[in-house]
Amino acid sequence: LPAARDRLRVAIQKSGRLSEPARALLTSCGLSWRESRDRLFCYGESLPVDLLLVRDDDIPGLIADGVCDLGIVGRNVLAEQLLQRSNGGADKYREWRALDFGACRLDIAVPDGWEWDGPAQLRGKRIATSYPALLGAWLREQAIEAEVVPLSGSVEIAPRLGQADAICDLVSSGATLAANQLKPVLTLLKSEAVLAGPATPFSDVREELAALLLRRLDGVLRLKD
Ligand code: PRT
Ligand code: ZN
Repeated sequence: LPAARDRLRVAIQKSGRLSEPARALLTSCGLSWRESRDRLFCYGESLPVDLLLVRDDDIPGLIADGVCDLGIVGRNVLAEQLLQRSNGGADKYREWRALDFGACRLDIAVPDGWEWDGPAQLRGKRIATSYPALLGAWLREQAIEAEVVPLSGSVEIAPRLGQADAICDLVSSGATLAANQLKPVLTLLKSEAVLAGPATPFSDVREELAALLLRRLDGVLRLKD
């Protein structure tokens, strides 16, 4: 069992698309911090809620391991790692709230020249992605046998490099796909930033702190609508 703590630790992205909006949202919940010199850890001043600034990909693992209590991360990252971690046992964390920023889609995209006539067209093809678990699960669900080519970055150029026939990647405006002569044909997941937290309640004062944070968050999110 993770050690009892009397402060809540929230992981957010250190630098990237979600860092500024995540911090702004927590600030509008009345949180403030005293920054440490290395800026990796921010000590909560107005409430005992500290921040840990990390790579977004590390956030689900930090919550699973009990190093952090909550995290703000894209649903795409959370869902991919939930699938990778689920080996029959109960999930350690889940989505607590959708946060209404960082919207994007996990799409299948194919070369502009393809005349798309449905998922069956992917049979026997190579699909490059940074989301192999989500893509693999979707292919199984559709009963399509295709080769998943896992890439950690530069997925959009894989077809031009001859590494893959199609891709499965995040899309927001679609400009990157267009610049690489690709077109989106299917959406696997609609994503946005989410608050992730443990699947079971805390057994110490963190439970009340989390409830307080959620009440404030819900107030802020309602005001935004
Ligand atoms: O360093 P670290 O690992 O923390 O950051 P990162 O580079 O992995 O993540 P980052 O900051 O790029 O994205 C963080 C999260 O933002 C993602 O996990 C998504 O939940 C969300 N998000 C929202 C996006 C986009 N929109 C998006 N457009 N993440 C990536 N993109 C990519 C897209 O794949 C394309 O390559 O941005 C490019 C531009 O998109 P278009 O469609 O507007 O051209
Ligand atoms: Zn990342």
